[in-house]
Amino acid sequence: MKIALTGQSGCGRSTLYRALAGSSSADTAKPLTVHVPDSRIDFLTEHWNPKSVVNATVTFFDVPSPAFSPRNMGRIKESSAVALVLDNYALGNMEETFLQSESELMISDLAIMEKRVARLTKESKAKQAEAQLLLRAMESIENEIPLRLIELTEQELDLLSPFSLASLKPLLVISNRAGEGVSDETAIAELVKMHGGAFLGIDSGFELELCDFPEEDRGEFLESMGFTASGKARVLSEAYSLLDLISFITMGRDEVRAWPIKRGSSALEAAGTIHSDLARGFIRAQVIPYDLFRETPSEVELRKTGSIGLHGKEYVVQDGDILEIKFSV
Ligand SMILES: Nc1nc2c(ncn2[C@@H]2O[C@H](COP(=O)(O)OP(=O)(O)OP(=O)(O)O)[C@@H](O)[C@H]2O)c(=O)[nH]1
Ligand SMILES: [Mg+2]
Repeated sequence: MKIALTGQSGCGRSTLYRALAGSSSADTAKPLTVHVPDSRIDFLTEHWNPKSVVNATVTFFDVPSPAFSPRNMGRIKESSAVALVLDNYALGNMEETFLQSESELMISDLAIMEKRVARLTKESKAKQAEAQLLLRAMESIENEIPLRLIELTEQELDLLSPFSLASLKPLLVISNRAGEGVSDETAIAELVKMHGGAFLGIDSGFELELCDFPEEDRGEFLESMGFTASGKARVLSEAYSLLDLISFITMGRDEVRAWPIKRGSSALEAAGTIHSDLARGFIRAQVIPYDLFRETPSEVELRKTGSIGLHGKEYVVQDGDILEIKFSV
């Protein structure tokens, strides 16, 4: 999963990037890949002592404003979500900046759609549905309504997906504050919600300083500042829910691994995520819910009590399901 960190100059984007990297010398020109912390993977690693452990990962880009310059836009296009950082440590005035940044995203979408519509009107009748949809989306933007707020069917989303439109992507807004923040966050949080985004407050400067402290002391510091978890953990967990992702798990002596997947995915889709052969030759999915394994960490014991499920292609995978795909090719 890729996330574009964007925001106006001086909002603290690079500070947040470095806090996420856990290093004040991280090079913000490069993509940053971080592991998604997962206590389930930690437990299973302890249990199996496997040759390799693969956590889910998220890659962040530090994307300067304006978003619509071609290089910046490329980064946003390849991301599955946009995280907009707002300065609340020096200036505040977050609503105004937020609306300005929303406009940047929308202007870039408008340019993409205008080009496409101009081509479509010259083309065959077969493309009329797409042209109509684009015109509707363009009208929404002309009324300053980001695309993430308009109602779209699955088919319409499929039609729009090749354009990778920025204002259609899930949005996370981060108030970058020092301590309490200079502005109260009630109004901006409400505005972001109205725009279909999620909202978080993070003190990036403080989080970056924390990186120099031993890991076991950080929790206490965070708590003293009124935070329940590190900024990194909160950004990652918010990104998961924003993108409606869950993780299933595969385990064994060779590898313990978390696999991010869209909530509601079937066992067959999960199999395909691991390898196309597993989907092609799918027979059954053996499923152990993580909590069950945590309680009784033995497949033999679980089998005795009949607790291991065997499911077909249509089974809807749950967060934390430990899967073993039975297949033959
Ligand atoms: N106290 C405090 N200072 C911060 C925080 N975030 C950023 N700063 C300071 O603000 C200045 C600008 O922060 P950067 O992270 O470089 O901002 P940026 O958004 O990357 O800026 P550009 O790359 O110039 O667009 C730096 O001097 C940071 O130390 C914060 O949360 N708290
Ligand atoms: Mg910077």
